[in-house]
Amino acid sequence: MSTLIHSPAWLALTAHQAEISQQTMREMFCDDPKRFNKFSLQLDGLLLDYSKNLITAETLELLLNLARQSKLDDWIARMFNGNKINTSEQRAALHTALRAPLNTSVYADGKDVVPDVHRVLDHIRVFSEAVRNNTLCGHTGKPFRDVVNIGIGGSALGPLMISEALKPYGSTQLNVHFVSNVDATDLAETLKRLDPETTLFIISSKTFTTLETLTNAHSARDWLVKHFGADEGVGKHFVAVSTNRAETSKFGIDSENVFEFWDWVGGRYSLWSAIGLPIALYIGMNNFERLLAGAHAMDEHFRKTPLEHNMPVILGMLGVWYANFFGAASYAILPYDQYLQHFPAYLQQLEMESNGKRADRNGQVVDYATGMVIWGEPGTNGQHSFYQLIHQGTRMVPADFLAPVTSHNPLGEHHSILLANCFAQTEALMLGKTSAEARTELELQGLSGEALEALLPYKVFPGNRPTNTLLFDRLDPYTMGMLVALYEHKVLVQSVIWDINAFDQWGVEFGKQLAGKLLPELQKNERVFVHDSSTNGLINHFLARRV
Ligand code: G6Q
Repeated sequence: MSTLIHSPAWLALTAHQAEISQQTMREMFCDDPKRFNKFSLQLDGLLLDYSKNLITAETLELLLNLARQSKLDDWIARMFNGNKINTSEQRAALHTALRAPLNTSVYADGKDVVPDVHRVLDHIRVFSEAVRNNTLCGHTGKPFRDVVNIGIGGSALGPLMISEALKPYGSTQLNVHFVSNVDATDLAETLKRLDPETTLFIISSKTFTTLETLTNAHSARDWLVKHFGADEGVGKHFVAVSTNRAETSKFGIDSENVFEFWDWVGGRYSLWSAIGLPIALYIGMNNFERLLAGAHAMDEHFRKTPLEHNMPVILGMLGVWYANFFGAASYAILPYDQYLQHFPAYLQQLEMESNGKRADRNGQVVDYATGMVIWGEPGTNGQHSFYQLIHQGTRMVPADFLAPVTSHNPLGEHHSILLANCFAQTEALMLGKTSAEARTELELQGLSGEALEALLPYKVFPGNRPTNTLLFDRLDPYTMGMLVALYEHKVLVQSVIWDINAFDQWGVEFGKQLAGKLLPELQKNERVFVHDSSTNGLINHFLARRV
Protein backbone atom coordinates (compact mmCIF):
# COMPACT_ATOMS: atom_id res chain seq x y z
CA MET A 1 0.00 0.00 0.00
CA SER A 2 1.33 3.45 -0.88
CA THR A 3 2.00 6.11 1.70
CA LEU A 4 0.50 8.77 -0.57
CA ILE A 5 -3.15 8.14 0.20
CA HIS A 6 -2.39 8.02 3.93
CA SER A 7 -0.28 11.15 3.90
CA PRO A 8 -1.49 14.25 5.80
CA ALA A 9 -1.99 16.34 2.67
CA TRP A 10 -4.03 13.60 0.95
CA LEU A 11 -6.17 12.91 4.02
CA ALA A 12 -6.87 16.61 4.43
CA LEU A 13 -8.10 16.75 0.84
CA THR A 14 -10.28 13.68 1.34
CA ALA A 15 -11.96 15.33 4.33
CA HIS A 16 -12.29 18.61 2.47
CA GLN A 17 -13.88 16.90 -0.52
CA ALA A 18 -16.67 15.61 1.73
CA GLU A 19 -17.33 19.19 2.89
CA ILE A 20 -17.20 20.79 -0.52
CA SER A 21 -19.56 18.21 -1.96
CA GLN A 22 -22.26 19.92 0.12
CA GLN A 23 -21.75 23.19 -1.74
CA THR A 24 -22.47 24.29 -5.28
CA MET A 25 -20.49 26.55 -7.55
CA ARG A 26 -23.65 28.62 -7.93
CA GLU A 27 -23.47 29.42 -4.21
CA MET A 28 -19.74 30.02 -4.38
CA PHE A 29 -20.18 32.63 -7.13
CA CYS A 30 -23.07 34.28 -5.24
CA ASP A 31 -21.04 34.42 -2.04
CA ASP A 32 -17.97 35.94 -3.63
CA PRO A 33 -18.30 38.51 -6.40
CA LYS A 34 -14.50 38.57 -6.75
CA ARG A 35 -14.26 34.88 -7.54
CA PHE A 36 -13.14 35.43 -11.13
CA ASN A 37 -10.35 37.77 -10.01
CA LYS A 38 -9.24 35.35 -7.33
CA PHE A 39 -9.21 32.31 -9.53
CA SER A 40 -7.72 33.50 -12.79
CA LEU A 41 -4.19 34.02 -14.06
CA GLN A 42 -2.65 35.78 -17.03
CA LEU A 43 0.58 35.41 -18.92
CA ASP A 44 1.47 37.33 -22.10
CA GLY A 45 -2.13 37.64 -23.26
CA LEU A 46 -3.10 34.12 -22.21
CA LEU A 47 -5.88 34.11 -19.64
CA LEU A 48 -6.67 31.05 -17.54
CA ASP A 49 -10.02 31.35 -15.81
CA TYR A 50 -10.29 28.50 -13.33
CA SER A 51 -13.03 30.02 -11.21
CA LYS A 52 -15.65 27.54 -12.52
CA ASN A 53 -14.13 24.71 -10.50
CA LEU A 54 -15.33 23.00 -7.35
CA ILE A 55 -12.83 24.86 -5.24
CA THR A 56 -12.50 27.44 -2.52
CA ALA A 57 -9.37 29.24 -1.36
CA GLU A 58 -8.98 26.42 1.15
CA THR A 59 -9.13 23.76 -1.58
CA LEU A 60 -6.33 25.48 -3.39
CA GLU A 61 -4.24 25.72 -0.28
CA LEU A 62 -4.76 22.01 0.43
CA LEU A 63 -3.91 21.06 -3.16
CA LEU A 64 -0.75 23.14 -2.98
CA ASN A 65 0.12 21.47 0.33
CA LEU A 66 -0.04 18.18 -1.51
CA ALA A 67 2.25 19.63 -4.18
CA ARG A 68 4.67 20.79 -1.49
CA GLN A 69 4.52 17.43 0.27
CA SER A 70 5.46 15.81 -3.07
CA LYS A 71 8.39 18.22 -3.41
CA LEU A 72 7.10 19.60 -6.69
CA ASP A 73 9.55 22.51 -6.58
CA ASP A 74 12.49 20.10 -6.47
CA TRP A 75 11.15 18.07 -9.38
CA ILE A 76 10.68 21.17 -11.50
CA ALA A 77 14.27 22.18 -10.79
CA ARG A 78 15.52 18.67 -11.51
CA MET A 79 13.79 18.59 -14.88
CA PHE A 80 15.17 21.99 -15.95
CA ASN A 81 18.63 21.09 -14.63
CA GLY A 82 18.89 18.01 -16.82
CA ASN A 83 18.79 15.41 -14.04
CA LYS A 84 17.92 11.94 -15.30
CA ILE A 85 14.34 12.07 -14.12
CA ASN A 86 13.37 9.46 -16.72
CA THR A 87 14.82 6.78 -14.48
CA SER A 88 13.62 3.65 -16.24
CA GLU A 89 15.51 4.76 -19.36
CA GLN A 90 18.25 6.62 -17.49
CA ARG A 91 17.62 9.81 -19.45
CA ALA A 92 17.04 13.47 -18.81
CA ALA A 93 13.79 15.07 -20.05
CA LEU A 94 15.15 18.25 -21.50
CA HIS A 95 12.57 19.44 -24.02
CA THR A 96 12.87 22.83 -22.29
CA ALA A 97 16.47 23.05 -23.57
CA LEU A 98 15.10 22.94 -27.12
CA ARG A 99 13.64 26.39 -26.63
CA ALA A 100 16.41 27.83 -24.46
CA PRO A 101 17.93 31.05 -25.87
CA LEU A 102 21.48 30.91 -27.16
CA ASN A 103 22.90 32.93 -24.28
CA THR A 104 21.83 30.33 -21.70
CA SER A 105 23.31 27.00 -20.65
CA VAL A 106 21.60 23.70 -19.98
CA TYR A 107 23.63 20.65 -19.05
CA ALA A 108 22.97 17.02 -19.92
CA ASP A 109 25.62 14.57 -18.73
CA GLY A 110 27.87 17.51 -17.89
CA LYS A 111 27.71 18.96 -21.42
CA ASP A 112 26.06 22.26 -22.32
CA VAL A 113 23.48 21.24 -24.92
CA VAL A 114 22.35 24.75 -25.92
CA PRO A 115 25.07 25.21 -28.61
CA ASP A 116 24.05 21.85 -30.16
CA VAL A 117 20.39 22.83 -30.10
CA HIS A 118 21.16 26.08 -31.92
CA ARG A 119 23.45 24.37 -34.39
CA VAL A 120 20.53 22.16 -35.44
CA LEU A 121 18.18 25.17 -35.48
CA ASP A 122 20.63 26.84 -37.87
CA HIS A 123 20.61 23.70 -40.02
CA ILE A 124 16.80 23.83 -40.08
CA ARG A 125 16.87 27.53 -40.98
CA VAL A 126 19.31 27.09 -43.87
CA PHE A 127 17.45 24.09 -45.26
CA SER A 128 13.92 25.43 -44.85
CA GLU A 129 14.81 28.79 -46.36
CA ALA A 130 16.48 27.12 -49.33
CA VAL A 131 13.37 25.03 -49.97
CA ARG A 132 11.00 27.95 -49.40
CA ASN A 133 12.85 30.30 -51.72
CA ASN A 134 13.28 27.59 -54.38
CA THR A 135 17.09 27.52 -54.30
CA LEU A 136 17.03 23.89 -53.19
CA CYS A 137 15.13 21.92 -55.80
CA GLY A 138 14.32 18.35 -56.71
CA HIS A 139 16.22 15.94 -58.97
CA THR A 140 14.88 17.49 -62.16
CA GLY A 141 15.44 21.06 -61.01
CA LYS A 142 11.81 21.79 -60.15
CA PRO A 143 11.07 23.54 -56.84
CA PHE A 144 9.41 21.53 -54.10
CA ARG A 145 5.68 22.01 -53.75
CA ASP A 146 4.76 19.22 -51.32
CA VAL A 147 6.44 18.00 -48.18
CA VAL A 148 5.44 14.56 -46.90
CA ASN A 149 6.37 13.83 -43.30
CA ILE A 150 6.58 10.09 -42.71
CA GLY A 151 6.54 9.38 -38.99
CA ILE A 152 4.20 8.18 -36.28
CA GLY A 153 3.23 9.07 -32.70
CA GLY A 154 5.60 11.65 -31.28
CA SER A 155 7.24 11.96 -34.69
CA ALA A 156 3.99 13.09 -36.29
CA LEU A 157 1.29 14.35 -33.96
CA GLY A 158 3.07 17.53 -32.85
CA PRO A 159 4.04 18.78 -36.33
CA LEU A 160 0.61 17.81 -37.68
CA MET A 161 -1.21 19.64 -34.89
CA ILE A 162 0.97 22.77 -35.14
CA SER A 163 0.85 22.93 -38.95
CA GLU A 164 -2.93 22.90 -38.77
CA ALA A 165 -3.06 25.36 -35.86
CA LEU A 166 -0.79 27.84 -37.65
CA LYS A 167 -2.25 27.49 -41.14
CA PRO A 168 -2.77 31.26 -41.40
CA TYR A 169 1.05 31.55 -41.26
CA GLY A 170 1.57 28.70 -43.73
CA SER A 171 3.21 28.94 -47.12
CA THR A 172 0.87 29.25 -50.07
CA GLN A 173 3.38 27.46 -52.30
CA LEU A 174 4.33 24.52 -50.12
CA ASN A 175 1.84 22.00 -48.80
CA VAL A 176 2.60 19.68 -45.88
CA HIS A 177 1.20 16.18 -45.57
CA PHE A 178 1.54 13.66 -42.76
CA VAL A 179 1.63 9.93 -43.36
CA SER A 180 1.65 7.82 -40.20
CA ASN A 181 -0.45 4.73 -40.53
CA VAL A 182 1.03 1.54 -41.91
CA ASP A 183 -2.32 1.06 -43.58
CA ALA A 184 -1.23 1.65 -47.20
CA THR A 185 -4.29 3.80 -47.69
CA ASP A 186 -2.63 6.61 -45.79
CA LEU A 187 0.38 6.75 -48.12
CA ALA A 188 -1.49 5.84 -51.30
CA GLU A 189 -4.16 8.52 -50.83
CA THR A 190 -1.49 11.13 -50.09
CA LEU A 191 0.75 10.26 -53.04
CA LYS A 192 -2.15 10.05 -55.48
CA ARG A 193 -2.28 13.80 -55.70
CA LEU A 194 1.47 14.46 -55.76
CA ASP A 195 4.17 14.84 -58.38
CA PRO A 196 7.39 12.94 -57.48
CA GLU A 197 9.49 15.69 -59.08
CA THR A 198 8.20 18.33 -56.65
CA THR A 199 7.81 16.18 -53.53
CA LEU A 200 10.16 16.20 -50.57
CA PHE A 201 9.98 13.39 -48.00
CA ILE A 202 11.00 13.79 -44.39
CA ILE A 203 11.50 10.48 -42.63
CA SER A 204 11.00 11.34 -38.98
CA SER A 205 11.93 8.65 -36.53
CA LYS A 206 13.94 9.01 -33.38
CA THR A 207 14.98 5.36 -33.46
CA PHE A 208 14.67 4.79 -37.23
CA THR A 209 13.48 1.29 -36.41
CA THR A 210 9.73 1.88 -36.18
CA LEU A 211 8.04 -0.65 -38.45
CA GLU A 212 5.23 1.63 -39.65
CA THR A 213 7.57 4.48 -40.54
CA LEU A 214 10.13 2.29 -42.28
CA THR A 215 7.46 0.47 -44.25
CA ASN A 216 6.01 3.78 -45.43
CA ALA A 217 9.48 5.19 -46.11
CA HIS A 218 10.43 2.22 -48.32
CA SER A 219 7.17 2.41 -50.25
CA ALA A 220 7.63 6.15 -50.76
CA ARG A 221 11.15 5.48 -51.98
CA ASP A 222 9.84 2.84 -54.45
CA TRP A 223 7.26 5.37 -55.72
CA LEU A 224 10.01 7.88 -56.38
CA VAL A 225 12.47 5.42 -57.90
CA LYS A 226 9.75 4.06 -60.15
CA HIS A 227 9.14 7.56 -61.48
CA PHE A 228 12.80 8.43 -62.06
CA GLY A 229 13.70 4.94 -63.22
CA ALA A 230 16.76 4.91 -60.95
CA ASP A 231 17.96 5.52 -57.39
CA GLU A 232 19.58 8.88 -58.13
CA GLY A 233 16.60 11.00 -57.15
CA VAL A 234 16.49 9.61 -53.62
CA GLY A 235 19.34 11.79 -52.32
CA LYS A 236 17.57 14.99 -53.31
CA HIS A 237 14.07 14.02 -52.28
CA PHE A 238 14.63 12.37 -48.90
CA VAL A 239 15.81 13.87 -45.63
CA ALA A 240 15.66 12.29 -42.20
CA VAL A 241 15.21 13.40 -38.62
CA SER A 242 16.70 10.84 -36.31
CA THR A 243 19.14 10.00 -33.53
CA ASN A 244 20.20 6.86 -35.43
CA ARG A 245 22.70 7.82 -38.13
CA ALA A 246 23.70 4.24 -38.91
CA GLU A 247 20.15 3.39 -39.98
CA THR A 248 19.55 6.63 -41.91
CA SER A 249 22.66 6.01 -43.97
CA LYS A 250 21.60 2.39 -44.60
CA PHE A 251 18.38 3.81 -46.01
CA GLY A 252 20.45 5.94 -48.39
CA ILE A 253 20.10 9.38 -46.85
CA ASP A 254 23.23 11.56 -47.07
CA SER A 255 24.59 12.55 -43.69
CA GLU A 256 24.16 16.28 -44.44
CA ASN A 257 20.45 15.58 -44.93
CA VAL A 258 20.05 14.04 -41.50
CA PHE A 259 18.71 16.42 -38.89
CA GLU A 260 19.95 15.46 -35.50
CA PHE A 261 18.28 15.26 -32.15
CA TRP A 262 19.09 13.63 -28.86
CA ASP A 263 17.96 10.84 -26.56
CA TRP A 264 17.02 13.40 -23.88
CA VAL A 265 14.12 14.50 -26.11
CA GLY A 266 11.08 12.28 -25.64
CA GLY A 267 9.03 11.60 -28.80
CA ARG A 268 5.89 13.34 -27.58
CA TYR A 269 7.96 16.30 -26.38
CA SER A 270 9.91 16.65 -29.62
CA LEU A 271 8.05 19.08 -31.86
CA TRP A 272 10.52 21.81 -30.78
CA SER A 273 13.46 19.85 -32.14
CA ALA A 274 14.25 18.89 -35.73
CA ILE A 275 11.04 16.84 -35.57
CA GLY A 276 9.51 20.28 -36.14
CA LEU A 277 11.20 20.53 -39.57
CA PRO A 278 7.86 20.29 -41.45
CA ILE A 279 6.57 23.13 -39.29
CA ALA A 280 9.58 25.32 -40.15
CA LEU A 281 9.19 24.48 -43.83
CA TYR A 282 5.52 25.37 -43.76
CA ILE A 283 5.39 28.50 -41.55
CA GLY A 284 8.98 29.67 -42.02
CA MET A 285 11.83 29.70 -39.52
CA ASN A 286 11.00 33.09 -38.00
CA ASN A 287 7.56 31.83 -37.04
CA PHE A 288 9.06 28.56 -35.77
CA GLU A 289 11.30 30.64 -33.53
CA ARG A 290 8.25 32.55 -32.22
CA LEU A 291 6.76 29.19 -31.33
CA LEU A 292 9.92 28.33 -29.38
CA ALA A 293 9.86 31.76 -27.71
CA GLY A 294 6.28 31.23 -26.52
CA ALA A 295 7.20 27.86 -25.05
CA HIS A 296 10.25 29.40 -23.39
CA ALA A 297 8.07 32.10 -21.81
CA MET A 298 5.90 29.37 -20.30
CA ASP A 299 9.04 27.53 -19.14
CA GLU A 300 10.24 30.63 -17.33
CA HIS A 301 6.82 31.12 -15.78
CA PHE A 302 6.70 27.49 -14.64
CA ARG A 303 10.21 27.55 -13.24
CA LYS A 304 10.05 30.87 -11.42
CA THR A 305 6.47 31.55 -10.34
CA PRO A 306 5.26 30.61 -6.86
CA LEU A 307 2.97 27.58 -6.93
CA GLU A 308 -0.22 29.57 -6.22
CA HIS A 309 0.22 31.76 -9.32
CA ASN A 310 1.70 29.10 -11.53
CA MET A 311 -0.54 28.13 -14.48
CA PRO A 312 0.73 24.60 -15.13
CA VAL A 313 0.68 23.89 -11.40
CA ILE A 314 -2.91 25.09 -11.01
CA LEU A 315 -4.06 23.17 -14.10
CA GLY A 316 -2.27 20.03 -12.97
CA MET A 317 -3.51 20.14 -9.39
CA LEU A 318 -7.11 20.70 -10.51
CA GLY A 319 -6.80 17.55 -12.59
CA VAL A 320 -5.52 15.67 -9.54
CA TRP A 321 -8.45 17.03 -7.51
CA TYR A 322 -10.98 15.52 -9.92
CA ALA A 323 -9.11 12.31 -10.78
CA ASN A 324 -8.33 11.33 -7.22
CA PHE A 325 -11.00 12.93 -5.07
CA PHE A 326 -14.06 12.90 -7.34
CA GLY A 327 -13.30 9.74 -9.34
CA ALA A 328 -13.31 11.53 -12.71
CA ALA A 329 -11.95 9.12 -15.31
CA SER A 330 -11.91 11.31 -18.37
CA TYR A 331 -11.10 14.89 -19.26
CA ALA A 332 -12.34 16.81 -22.29
CA ILE A 333 -10.38 19.32 -24.37
CA LEU A 334 -12.80 21.58 -26.20
CA PRO A 335 -11.20 24.17 -28.46
CA TYR A 336 -13.48 26.85 -29.90
CA ASP A 337 -11.09 27.31 -32.79
CA GLN A 338 -11.21 25.14 -35.87
CA TYR A 339 -7.45 25.50 -36.33
CA LEU A 340 -7.05 23.59 -33.05
CA GLN A 341 -8.87 20.56 -34.40
CA HIS A 342 -5.90 18.25 -33.77
CA PHE A 343 -5.10 19.66 -30.34
CA PRO A 344 -7.23 17.12 -28.40
CA ALA A 345 -5.51 14.21 -30.20
CA TYR A 346 -2.13 15.76 -29.55
CA LEU A 347 -2.87 16.15 -25.83
CA GLN A 348 -4.27 12.64 -25.78
CA GLN A 349 -0.82 11.32 -26.55
CA LEU A 350 0.98 13.84 -24.37
CA GLU A 351 -1.06 13.11 -21.28
CA MET A 352 -2.05 9.47 -21.72
CA GLU A 353 1.35 8.23 -22.83
CA SER A 354 3.04 10.23 -20.09
CA ASN A 355 0.78 9.54 -17.15
CA GLY A 356 -1.04 6.35 -18.14
CA LYS A 357 1.11 4.32 -15.72
CA ARG A 358 0.45 1.97 -12.82
CA ALA A 359 3.85 1.42 -11.23
CA ASP A 360 5.34 4.22 -9.14
CA ARG A 361 8.96 5.34 -9.14
CA ASN A 362 9.81 2.53 -6.70
CA GLY A 363 8.22 -0.11 -8.88
CA GLN A 364 5.18 -0.49 -6.61
CA VAL A 365 1.75 -0.80 -8.19
CA VAL A 366 -0.17 2.28 -7.12
CA ASP A 367 -3.46 2.22 -5.18
CA TYR A 368 -4.81 5.50 -6.55
CA ALA A 369 -5.90 6.72 -9.98
CA THR A 370 -3.32 8.17 -12.35
CA GLY A 371 -3.75 9.68 -15.86
CA MET A 372 -7.25 10.33 -17.11
CA VAL A 373 -8.61 9.53 -20.56
CA ILE A 374 -8.16 12.67 -22.66
CA TRP A 375 -10.52 13.35 -25.53
CA GLY A 376 -12.34 16.13 -27.30
CA GLU A 377 -13.43 17.89 -30.46
CA PRO A 378 -13.74 21.50 -31.49
CA GLY A 379 -16.79 23.42 -30.37
CA THR A 380 -19.40 24.08 -31.51
CA ASN A 381 -19.50 20.69 -33.28
CA GLY A 382 -19.19 18.75 -30.01
CA GLN A 383 -22.21 20.60 -28.62
CA HIS A 384 -24.35 18.76 -31.15
CA SER A 385 -23.12 15.37 -30.06
CA PHE A 386 -21.34 14.43 -26.82
CA TYR A 387 -21.96 17.52 -24.67
CA GLN A 388 -25.23 15.86 -23.66
CA LEU A 389 -23.29 13.48 -21.43
CA ILE A 390 -21.21 16.28 -19.95
CA HIS A 391 -24.36 18.23 -19.04
CA GLN A 392 -26.68 15.48 -17.85
CA GLY A 393 -24.74 12.19 -17.72
CA THR A 394 -23.90 10.38 -14.51
CA ARG A 395 -20.15 10.95 -14.78
CA MET A 396 -18.13 14.01 -14.03
CA VAL A 397 -16.14 15.12 -17.09
CA PRO A 398 -13.96 18.12 -16.28
CA ALA A 399 -13.18 20.13 -19.41
CA ASP A 400 -10.87 22.81 -20.74
CA PHE A 401 -12.43 25.32 -23.13
CA LEU A 402 -9.96 27.20 -25.34
CA ALA A 403 -10.76 30.18 -27.55
CA PRO A 404 -9.13 33.12 -29.33
CA VAL A 405 -10.38 36.65 -28.66
CA THR A 406 -9.80 37.53 -32.32
CA SER A 407 -10.33 35.16 -35.21
CA HIS A 408 -8.01 34.85 -38.20
CA ASN A 409 -11.15 34.78 -40.29
CA PRO A 410 -13.36 37.72 -39.37
CA LEU A 411 -16.53 36.90 -41.23
CA GLY A 412 -19.83 38.50 -40.32
CA GLU A 413 -21.03 37.46 -36.89
CA HIS A 414 -19.29 34.06 -36.89
CA HIS A 415 -16.80 34.78 -34.15
CA SER A 416 -19.29 36.38 -31.77
CA ILE A 417 -21.61 33.42 -32.27
CA LEU A 418 -18.74 31.00 -31.65
CA LEU A 419 -17.63 32.71 -28.45
CA ALA A 420 -21.21 33.18 -27.24
CA ASN A 421 -21.51 29.41 -27.43
CA CYS A 422 -18.23 28.87 -25.61
CA PHE A 423 -19.10 31.19 -22.70
CA ALA A 424 -22.69 29.96 -22.52
CA GLN A 425 -21.56 26.34 -22.24
CA THR A 426 -19.23 26.88 -19.30
CA GLU A 427 -21.85 29.03 -17.60
CA ALA A 428 -24.54 26.39 -18.08
CA LEU A 429 -22.24 23.60 -16.94
CA MET A 430 -21.54 25.55 -13.77
CA LEU A 431 -25.07 26.79 -13.04
CA GLY A 432 -27.15 23.91 -14.30
CA LYS A 433 -30.92 24.35 -14.24
CA THR A 434 -32.81 23.70 -11.03
CA SER A 435 -36.15 21.98 -10.87
CA ALA A 436 -37.81 25.31 -10.00
CA GLU A 437 -36.21 27.02 -13.00
CA ALA A 438 -37.17 24.19 -15.31
CA ARG A 439 -40.74 24.30 -13.96
CA THR A 440 -41.04 28.05 -14.63
CA GLU A 441 -39.72 27.55 -18.13
CA LEU A 442 -42.25 24.81 -18.87
CA GLU A 443 -45.07 26.87 -17.43
CA LEU A 444 -44.09 29.75 -19.69
CA GLN A 445 -44.35 27.33 -22.57
CA GLY A 446 -47.93 26.65 -21.51
CA LEU A 447 -47.43 23.28 -19.84
CA SER A 448 -49.09 22.32 -16.57
CA GLY A 449 -50.32 19.38 -14.51
CA GLU A 450 -49.30 15.85 -15.39
CA ALA A 451 -47.74 16.81 -18.69
CA LEU A 452 -45.41 19.24 -16.94
CA GLU A 453 -44.52 16.80 -14.16
CA ALA A 454 -43.75 14.07 -16.70
CA LEU A 455 -41.31 16.28 -18.58
CA LEU A 456 -39.72 18.02 -15.60
CA PRO A 457 -37.02 15.44 -14.61
CA TYR A 458 -35.54 15.54 -18.12
CA LYS A 459 -35.32 19.32 -18.10
CA VAL A 460 -33.26 19.52 -14.91
CA PHE A 461 -29.47 20.04 -15.18
CA PRO A 462 -27.42 19.35 -12.07
CA GLY A 463 -24.74 21.93 -12.94
CA ASN A 464 -21.66 22.03 -10.74
CA ARG A 465 -19.66 20.61 -13.65
CA PRO A 466 -16.11 21.97 -13.59
CA THR A 467 -14.43 23.75 -16.48
CA ASN A 468 -11.36 25.89 -17.15
CA THR A 469 -11.36 28.49 -19.88
CA LEU A 470 -8.21 29.53 -21.70
CA LEU A 471 -8.63 32.73 -23.71
CA PHE A 472 -5.84 34.07 -25.87
CA ASP A 473 -5.69 37.14 -28.09
CA ARG A 474 -5.05 35.31 -31.34
CA LEU A 475 -3.81 31.86 -32.27
CA ASP A 476 -0.30 32.91 -33.31
CA PRO A 477 2.99 30.98 -33.10
CA TYR A 478 3.97 32.51 -29.74
CA THR A 479 0.61 31.66 -28.15
CA MET A 480 0.72 28.16 -29.57
CA GLY A 481 4.14 27.68 -27.99
CA MET A 482 2.80 28.83 -24.62
CA LEU A 483 -0.23 26.57 -24.84
CA VAL A 484 1.68 23.41 -25.65
CA ALA A 485 4.31 24.07 -22.98
CA LEU A 486 1.52 24.75 -20.48
CA TYR A 487 0.15 21.24 -20.99
CA GLU A 488 3.62 19.65 -21.06
CA HIS A 489 4.28 21.10 -17.62
CA LYS A 490 0.83 20.17 -16.37
CA VAL A 491 1.80 16.58 -17.16
CA LEU A 492 4.98 16.86 -15.07
CA VAL A 493 3.03 18.31 -12.14
CA GLN A 494 0.59 15.40 -12.11
CA SER A 495 3.32 12.81 -12.53
CA VAL A 496 5.08 14.21 -9.47
CA ILE A 497 1.95 13.93 -7.35
CA TRP A 498 1.32 10.39 -8.60
CA ASP A 499 5.00 9.52 -8.16
CA ILE A 500 5.29 8.12 -11.67
CA ASN A 501 7.76 8.61 -14.50
CA ALA A 502 6.07 10.74 -17.18
CA PHE A 503 8.85 10.22 -19.69
CA ASP A 504 9.00 6.52 -20.49
CA GLN A 505 6.46 4.57 -22.59
CA TRP A 506 6.80 0.83 -22.09
CA GLY A 507 3.24 0.28 -23.27
CA VAL A 508 4.17 1.71 -26.67
CA GLU A 509 7.33 -0.39 -26.82
CA PHE A 510 5.23 -3.47 -25.99
CA GLY A 511 2.97 -2.76 -28.97
CA LYS A 512 6.02 -2.48 -31.25
CA GLN A 513 7.23 -5.94 -30.14
CA LEU A 514 3.88 -7.66 -30.49
CA ALA A 515 3.23 -6.93 -34.16
CA GLY A 516 6.81 -7.90 -35.03
CA LYS A 517 6.30 -11.33 -33.47
CA LEU A 518 3.07 -12.09 -35.24
CA LEU A 519 3.92 -10.75 -38.70
CA PRO A 520 5.89 -13.84 -39.89
CA GLU A 521 2.81 -15.97 -39.27
CA LEU A 522 0.79 -13.86 -41.69
CA GLN A 523 3.60 -14.00 -44.24
CA LYS A 524 3.86 -17.82 -44.17
CA ASN A 525 0.30 -18.64 -45.10
CA GLU A 526 0.12 -21.75 -42.88
CA ARG A 527 -2.61 -22.35 -40.33
CA VAL A 528 -1.48 -21.46 -36.82
CA PHE A 529 -2.26 -23.15 -33.51
CA VAL A 530 0.18 -21.53 -31.10
CA HIS A 531 -2.05 -18.77 -29.70
CA ASP A 532 -5.26 -18.73 -27.70
CA SER A 533 -8.27 -19.94 -29.67
CA SER A 534 -9.47 -16.41 -30.45
CA THR A 535 -6.15 -15.24 -31.91
CA ASN A 536 -5.71 -18.53 -33.82
CA GLY A 537 -9.25 -18.23 -35.11
CA LEU A 538 -8.78 -14.65 -36.31
CA ILE A 539 -5.45 -15.38 -38.01
CA ASN A 540 -6.74 -18.52 -39.71
CA HIS A 541 -9.91 -16.79 -40.87
CA PHE A 542 -7.76 -14.01 -42.36
CA LEU A 543 -5.39 -16.49 -44.06
CA ALA A 544 -8.24 -18.51 -45.51
CA ARG A 545 -10.17 -15.58 -46.93
CA ARG A 546 -7.60 -13.06 -48.08
CA VAL A 547 -7.36 -12.47 -51.79
C1 G6Q B 1 6.43 9.17 -27.96
C2 G6Q B 1 6.46 7.74 -28.17
C3 G6Q B 1 6.04 7.28 -29.53
C4 G6Q B 1 7.10 7.46 -30.60
C5 G6Q B 1 6.70 6.68 -31.85
C6 G6Q B 1 7.66 6.86 -32.98
O1 G6Q B 1 6.75 9.71 -26.93
O2 G6Q B 1 7.66 7.19 -27.78
O3 G6Q B 1 4.84 7.88 -29.94
O4 G6Q B 1 7.27 8.81 -30.89
O5 G6Q B 1 6.56 5.35 -31.51
O6 G6Q B 1 8.94 6.47 -32.62
P1 G6Q B 1 10.17 6.81 -33.54
O7 G6Q B 1 10.29 8.30 -33.58
O8 G6Q B 1 11.36 6.16 -32.90
O9 G6Q B 1 9.85 6.25 -34.89
